[in-house]
Amino acid sequence: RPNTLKRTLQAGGTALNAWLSIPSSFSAEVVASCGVDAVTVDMQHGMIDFAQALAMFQAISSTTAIPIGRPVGSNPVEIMRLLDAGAYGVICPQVDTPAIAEAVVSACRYPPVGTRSFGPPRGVLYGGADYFAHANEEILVLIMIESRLAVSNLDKILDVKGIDGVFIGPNDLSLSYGGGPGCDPQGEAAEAMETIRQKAADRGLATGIFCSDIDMCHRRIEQGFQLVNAANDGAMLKNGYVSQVNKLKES
Ligand code: 3PY
Ligand code: MG
Repeated sequence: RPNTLKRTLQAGGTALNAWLSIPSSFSAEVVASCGVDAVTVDMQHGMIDFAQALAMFQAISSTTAIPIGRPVGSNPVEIMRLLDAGAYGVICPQVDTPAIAEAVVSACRYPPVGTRSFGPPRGVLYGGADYFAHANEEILVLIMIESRLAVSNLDKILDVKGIDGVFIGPNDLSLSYGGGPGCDPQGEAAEAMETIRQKAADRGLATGIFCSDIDMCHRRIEQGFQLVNAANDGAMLKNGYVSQVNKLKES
């Protein structure tokens, strides 16, 4: 099965991602069927365990959205399990050094390129019987740059062979530059975000960033970012309910 998200990003296009924190295959199915290009199951900050992620990947697979996993960390064993469960890409958090980036790539690629262990039960169901022949090319590997340390190692990290792109975590990046959490840091952290985007794009790598709403998605796309999302399912649910409840109270 072609990874349409990866093709779009490689061709320089933009894509809308959805971000899931709610441990429910039903809400995953609802979100994935809304016309987004990709859906990310967030194991790091979402309330989701592996069995729930499996069911969520199954739900996402009933749509055309490409299933992505964000592991808790950049632990190769966890990355391999998400891929075996049918994630067609990963967004790995806190990739602060070239060594971590190398470990991430290696976990996503079968030998001789990497060290991914073989046994992809849902990989085959989702990707097709020829999964093994194409997995190394189809699986999307995005590494998160979200700290001052990662920025100081930026050139060496971006030169790691096999990464497909970078994904910025603006909250963590802001914290590491001494600011508060938020998707729209100013000053040094904002300058770092543009440096990351520019250096990645210069190397032909895909660029993505976490956004807090659709207006910010537009702004980031204008800045040149390719993969954006408007907050996550929990925030969307809350915003939807708050606006309806407030309307009712006002009427
Ligand atoms: C961040 O902003 O740090 C993220 O990881 C987004 O979830
Ligand atoms: Mg983060």
